[in-house]
Amino acid sequence: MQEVRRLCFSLFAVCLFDQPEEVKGHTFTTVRTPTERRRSPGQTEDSSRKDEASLRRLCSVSDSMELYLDLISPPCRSVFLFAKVLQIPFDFKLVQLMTGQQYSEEFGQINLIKKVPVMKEGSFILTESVAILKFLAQKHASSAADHWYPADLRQQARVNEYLSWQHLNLRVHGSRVFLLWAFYPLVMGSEVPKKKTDAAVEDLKQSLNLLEEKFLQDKPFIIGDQVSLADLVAIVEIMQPAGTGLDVLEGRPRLIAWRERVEQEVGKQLFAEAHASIVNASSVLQEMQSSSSSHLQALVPRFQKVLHHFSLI
Ligand SMILES: N[C@@H](CCC(=O)N[C@@H](CS)C(=O)NCC(=O)O)C(=O)O
Repeated sequence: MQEVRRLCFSLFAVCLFDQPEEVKGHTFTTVRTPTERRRSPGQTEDSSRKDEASLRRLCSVSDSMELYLDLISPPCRSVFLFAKVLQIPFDFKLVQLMTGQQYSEEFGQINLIKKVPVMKEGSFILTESVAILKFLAQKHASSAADHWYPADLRQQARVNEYLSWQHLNLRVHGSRVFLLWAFYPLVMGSEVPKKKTDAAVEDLKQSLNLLEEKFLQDKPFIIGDQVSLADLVAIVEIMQPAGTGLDVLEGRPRLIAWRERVEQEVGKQLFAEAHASIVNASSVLQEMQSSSSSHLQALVPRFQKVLHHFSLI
């Protein structure tokens, strides 16, 4: 019994580990209405609702935004970071991937694809991180710095070029390395075959070579002198294998300097906040691996699905 409790704790810990303060204790099932959120002490629900209604009429306040996220996921981190950088208020709805909340009926009604991130504004639901990032950039174009998603057609096309490329390259290759190191021994009950790790590391190396030689070159950022969504989407993927204690940028001074610049642009504290759960994932996963295997068996089908999705088994 104690073992089960320890395992459950570990699973939750992977997701809750150092999540931002506002995230702790929230699940996507926790619903607080905008009225409740904005009601000041002493204000009645009725007067608060009236205030809100008139505010909406006067200022055309749009529906408040909900983001369904788990910061263990790179696409979720890019959306989280961008919303924070632009200072867009949102409700963080935690969908704990490691406990399978994405497969719940309730989340299925929000996203039939059963994946995070998801953005919800009233009845408008948007999936796919890249679509969400562009939507936020365009919606907040008047207040957001232009460089994140430039209005200039050619500059914007450069951002889109990277965003289109990364899906089947850095995204897949970074995740494969993370999943092999983190999940494979857990799911298969054996060490990862050397052939698999060699192939995964080689693919990731190729992706990093292309990031460096084709996209970054000698520029400070992917599209030139200023940071953009392309850098943001790249950096969160590069941080994923770091969750297994692997520094994939070792021996790549140009990319190390670029990572430093992107962190600086995002803000060191915010960057660390977004990556805390993934950076600590390796120790939590090691603890899981050393715990009783009989309880882990229950989780195996779920992990198998993920490994299969990434063509790892
Ligand atoms: N193309 C999607 C990918 C989203 C995605 O793969 N999300 C993963 C986490 S990184 C997920 O929710 N996985 C849950 C599952 O497959 O069970 C995007 O960019 O938003």
